[in-house]
Amino acid sequence: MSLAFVRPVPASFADCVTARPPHPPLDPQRARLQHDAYRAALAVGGFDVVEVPVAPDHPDSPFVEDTAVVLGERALATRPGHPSRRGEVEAVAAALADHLDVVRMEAPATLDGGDVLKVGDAVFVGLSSRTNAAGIEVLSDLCGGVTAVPVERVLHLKSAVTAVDEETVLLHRPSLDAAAFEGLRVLDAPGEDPEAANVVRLPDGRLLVAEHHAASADLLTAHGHRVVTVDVSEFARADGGLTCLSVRVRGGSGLVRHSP
Ligand code: CIR
Repeated sequence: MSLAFVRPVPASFADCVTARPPHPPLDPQRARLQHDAYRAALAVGGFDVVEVPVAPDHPDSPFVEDTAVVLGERALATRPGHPSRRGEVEAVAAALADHLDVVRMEAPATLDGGDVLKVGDAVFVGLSSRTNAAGIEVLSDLCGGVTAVPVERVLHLKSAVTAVDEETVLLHRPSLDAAAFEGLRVLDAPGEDPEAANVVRLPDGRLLVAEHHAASADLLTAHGHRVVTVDVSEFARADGGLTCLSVRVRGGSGLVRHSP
């Protein structure tokens, strides 16, 4: 069994933290419809979808990935880099605790799950505006070593690189130093938007790709991947991508031993 934890879009979604104010303002209703389609795509792709209760006071709470990192049988409840997001963590940790052992990150460490990329057995972590050196140290201690990657041109590491299989990444080369991924196969995400590199691996073997990144879908298809697309454009306007909208626990590794 593979699980995907998601969190509904609150009415306050228009107040999300964004690098630039979106015009027109973010539309919670449009985001809700897109979120429903995203959840459906996860379910069709083989995830059992678990809903964390809505957080009316946390506009960014649908970007649940930033609040937790799954590491084998454990989950690290993070301390997000943006102070306004720290109140999102506890409810996600509680939901995860039904399935995994949860450990909590303490101050002064900060880390956003969007900065953590697992490829096969390797763990990469972005040193970013949201994730500090102390956060990286906590993660490294938990998983027996990580590769730190400076993130200066995008919000999170996974804003510009994600895994497409156990040995291949889709990387937006202008946004990150490709040297960090030496030894892995690298596919170049096309175009100017770093988020063209943000895809989700589904348990059925397909890749979930944002509808507005058709060139990525074409590239992956040309490399023999099976692709399914979903419209997440309203979340992109809030600086989030596909991975941000779920915390995924892949089956086959005894991860869900607390499940009823
Ligand atoms: C934020 O700035 O925190 C949210 N508006 C977007 C978070 C996106 N999360 C992610 O890339 N993992």
